[in-house]
Amino acid sequence: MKHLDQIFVRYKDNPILEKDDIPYPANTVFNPAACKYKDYIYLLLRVEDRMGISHLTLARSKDGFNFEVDKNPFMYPGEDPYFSIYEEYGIEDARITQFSDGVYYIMYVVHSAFSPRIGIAKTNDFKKVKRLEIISEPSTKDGVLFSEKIKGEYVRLDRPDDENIWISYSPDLKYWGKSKVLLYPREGKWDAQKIGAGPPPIKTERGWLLIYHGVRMTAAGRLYRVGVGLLDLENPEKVLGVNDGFLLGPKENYERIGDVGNVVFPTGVVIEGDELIMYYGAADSCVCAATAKLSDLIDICLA
Ligand code: BMA
Repeated sequence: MKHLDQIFVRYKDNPILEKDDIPYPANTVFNPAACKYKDYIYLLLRVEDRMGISHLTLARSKDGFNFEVDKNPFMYPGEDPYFSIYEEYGIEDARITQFSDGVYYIMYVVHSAFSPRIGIAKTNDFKKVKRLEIISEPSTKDGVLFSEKIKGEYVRLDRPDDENIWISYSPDLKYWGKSKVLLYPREGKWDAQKIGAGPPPIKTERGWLLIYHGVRMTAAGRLYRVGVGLLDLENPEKVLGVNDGFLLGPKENYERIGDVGNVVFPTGVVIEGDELIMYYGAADSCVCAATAKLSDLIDICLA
């Protein structure tokens, strides 16, 4: 079996996007959602302006590494008062989930004086986007939607207590319940302080593969790293395995130095056969990519 340090391979020309790649003034770009649409790989970037407010902008690529960023944002904080009160401080850290009927759901963090919450929107064509609802109470982040209903219900993960990953269910994407705590930080280890879902869980024959971020508090501040776990296909409340060690942590300068140093924060993934490209924000200042084999990630969850 490969050493934990060899499973993810950083793209040689990281970072793949920096603030100067945004065709309008921006402070930073990071934490992108990812998906395939037609012949392209799309990223939905978190772009922060110089007021400190984030919005979401699309970028497209044929090869998954060279991206062209749209001239205009895809989603700004909402104007409709139903949403704007909760999006006033920005919309952040989107995750995209593609359903088999061709609908793409976007879960994103909304920020306001009322703490972070999770918003959900949908698009069929990446031209028009429709906000559906703000689906959580405060204070939660890292909302990710599973790519199909399980036993007739939509399923999501999020982090409502600033510490643990929870699972919840919905008949209609609007009303959510049956919430249960699913995964915990592990005392004394690399993910001891808090954990949150990364990209939406990946459906594989052997289970739902969850890439997550774990945080450890150190004398120099918080360290954000990447780990993996596997959930049962039919009952994702059953955890089949979580790897003990982290797979990717801040090492390169672009991960160590930035607006918030020592952060690798995975939010997007695309799959081609057994190959996976993971997209992550580094140091809250740029967008990076790393590749891995799906089978290696599953194997180490079960090792
Ligand atoms: C988390 C989120 C992310 C951010 C990370 C590191 O709580 O807010 O958007 O990348 O902290 O600052």
